[in-house]
Amino acid sequence: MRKKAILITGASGEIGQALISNLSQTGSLPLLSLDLHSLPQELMSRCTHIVGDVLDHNLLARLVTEYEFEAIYHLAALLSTRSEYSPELAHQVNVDGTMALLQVAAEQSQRRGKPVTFIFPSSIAAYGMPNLVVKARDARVKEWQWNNPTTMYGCNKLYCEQLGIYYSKHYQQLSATRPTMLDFRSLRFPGLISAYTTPSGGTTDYGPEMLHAAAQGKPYACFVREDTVLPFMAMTDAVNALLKLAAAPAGSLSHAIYNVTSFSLSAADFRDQVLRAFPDAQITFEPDVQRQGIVDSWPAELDDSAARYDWGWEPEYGLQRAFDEYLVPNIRRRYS
Ligand code: AKB
Repeated sequence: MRKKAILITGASGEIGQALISNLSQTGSLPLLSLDLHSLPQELMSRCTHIVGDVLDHNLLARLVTEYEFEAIYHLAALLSTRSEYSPELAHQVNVDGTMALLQVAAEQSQRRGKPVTFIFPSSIAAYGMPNLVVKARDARVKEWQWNNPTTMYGCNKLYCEQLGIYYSKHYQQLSATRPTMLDFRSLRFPGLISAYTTPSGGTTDYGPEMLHAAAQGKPYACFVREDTVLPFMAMTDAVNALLKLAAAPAGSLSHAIYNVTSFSLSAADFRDQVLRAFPDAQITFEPDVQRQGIVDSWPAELDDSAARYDWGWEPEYGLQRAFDEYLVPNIRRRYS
């Protein structure tokens, strides 16, 4: 008899760790986590962790015979900056890895005659604004606008969203009997800021890096211009959004892909927030032309009205609450 579980790939990453913390307390099914890296000690008792590769087909085949997945949170990915340095590897992990997990979910949905819920975090990187004039003019983008990514990561995310829709609506469309399809749901996240972990390999990383550096008394040179505006969200809201989307009744969803956001601010505003909490912080701006080009192509704001309307999305932490009640106190505690 196969064991029921929830599978989390990319479990050692920032979202993965926050999701395990939450789901291990609130969820009713055992968690199976998969990552190339081990988990921090404090999370090890909360799930069964497997150190392995989403590209290892033998490993996935073994998991399919041992487990029945009610839901798959497929978080494993190389982020945007890292993907520009290794585009072929990014394509393998981000696209081939997603394809392999979609295949697992498709097979399991068919075998148990009930859809596996497949939750896929996408990103503002799926957008590509052609220039700063358009970015300022069309500040608040809807899901279907400006789907012209300029990064390998953004292309991977946009394509995998479409693959997910294909697997959930059209897979094996020519076979005589229609299989039970998986249930694909995806969120386009803004930059995420965690109080407990630091990002690596992303291009929104300047926000969290600035804050964590200040809390440790380290100087920080921000790699984008002061006037760079991006949307952000506290990690705790990101995890709540994933769980809320996963729990939404299928009939309430008019899309497979939803924007979610909390607040937008410039890099200078970000610095000012950090200085309010850490007045001695040494923050300078030394823009990196290439990384600047990437963030300039991302929208200043996301229109998340569809998520709000369909499944009641609402962030708990707006700008001031995120800094004053979630980020600053927990980061202070972390480094004290
Ligand atoms: C990155 O910077 O690559 C990520 C993202 C925008 O998805 N934080």
